[in-house]
Amino acid sequence: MSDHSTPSEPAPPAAAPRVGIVMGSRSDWETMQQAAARLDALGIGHEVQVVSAHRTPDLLFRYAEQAHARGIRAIIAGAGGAAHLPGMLAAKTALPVLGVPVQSKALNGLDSLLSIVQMPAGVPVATFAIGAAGAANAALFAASILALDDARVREALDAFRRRQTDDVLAHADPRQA
Ligand code: RP5
Repeated sequence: MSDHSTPSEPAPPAAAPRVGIVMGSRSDWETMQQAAARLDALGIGHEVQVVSAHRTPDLLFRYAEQAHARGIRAIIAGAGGAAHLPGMLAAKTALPVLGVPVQSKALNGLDSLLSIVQMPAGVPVATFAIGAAGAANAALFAASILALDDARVREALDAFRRRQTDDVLAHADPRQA
């Protein structure tokens, strides 16, 4: 099948999750569900778990150490405020860590963004936009990583991009509903 063919349905999720979505608190789910929804739409198996850098540090270390062996190929980590979760995960695993700054109440997520993006050289975290757009894009980026050696994911991603473009072109006049 070519890169530009249109699959009739998204690929069914693989049995073992390939993307881990973690977040510092249950309160982050409203944002992080955007990532899960995108992966669902692309048929990419994923898992979701609260893992707090501050409240469950031992779990964070276990999660990071075991993720690759369990088949995880990218970790999307959302956190707000003093958002240490993505950076600490990246310190404990060589898997790609995709950081999503959750919009905090006190500082609107600027604290989260700076906490996640300002990593010291040697321990990279790919940092996305604050809030829902960042969560959605982190999922699409994780899909791009998987698509490098998974044709079904590549086809699902290509189809999504085509639909998105077609939708904009079909509704080019903003005065029309
Ligand atoms: C961070 O603190 C979490 O990622 C969350 O964004 C923020 C607030 O957590 P809760 O007090 O709502 O549990 O660790």
